[in-house]
Amino acid sequence: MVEIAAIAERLDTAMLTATATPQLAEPLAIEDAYAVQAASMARRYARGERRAGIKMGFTSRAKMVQMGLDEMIWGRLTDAMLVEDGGTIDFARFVHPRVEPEIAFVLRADLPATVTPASALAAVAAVAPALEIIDSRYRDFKFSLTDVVADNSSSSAFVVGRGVPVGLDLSNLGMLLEIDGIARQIGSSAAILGDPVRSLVAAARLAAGAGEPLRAGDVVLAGGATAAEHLAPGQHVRLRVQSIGAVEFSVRRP
Ligand code: OOG
Ligand code: MG
Repeated sequence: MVEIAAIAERLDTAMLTATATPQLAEPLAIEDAYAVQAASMARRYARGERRAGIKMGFTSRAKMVQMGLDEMIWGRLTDAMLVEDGGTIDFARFVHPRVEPEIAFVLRADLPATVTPASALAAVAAVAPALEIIDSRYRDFKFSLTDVVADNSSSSAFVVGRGVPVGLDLSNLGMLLEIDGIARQIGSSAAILGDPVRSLVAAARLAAGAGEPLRAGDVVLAGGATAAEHLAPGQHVRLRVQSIGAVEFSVRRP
């Protein structure tokens, strides 16, 4: 018997107290890992958080190489994780946060499980530059694939820029991540499955498969285009994405 509820509680407590927890002692089956994720999210919804969309993970080679894992994963986003563009995060709320450059889709219509890239894009209100703050609840930011899935795929906070309506080719947009004005990661949206719209198509399938299909108003984070960067108090982080704009936030000093 896998202790789904007990593991969910442990990971939820690690998140709430910003304290690292050891990697899971017994390897979980992938279904059980997603069951733990759902159970830990149920605790957050019970505290009043609301669903805001989903994040895709390991959709780029750069991310797979950095973390040593090679299968696409996903996690849930809530309103409590959303940081306004230009806003500030509190370093003390996190265990060991990192930031990565992403593309976000904001939906204006529901999406069924099976969509073509064109029909998925027809449901998009805006495509926007986004910054994901990931924060593994595991010690040393180390985990197996099922460990990280149980930990809501390291979802922690996210910032979405204003963005633009769809209509442009998203398959090769330059992406520049700056910390305190210094270029730290330079990449392309091509790194995300060859075109971030493929990540949106996969998100529709995975969310519907979990019984929580994508809905109008949801945000979908397509996945980091480059490796993630460590965050430190006092930093200012900015992402510019060719043709679609910029997004930024700061890390408050304690
Ligand atoms: C897991 C989450 C991966 C992405 O964009 O690939 C992810 C992690 O790296 O901690 O968010
Ligand atoms: Mg990410």
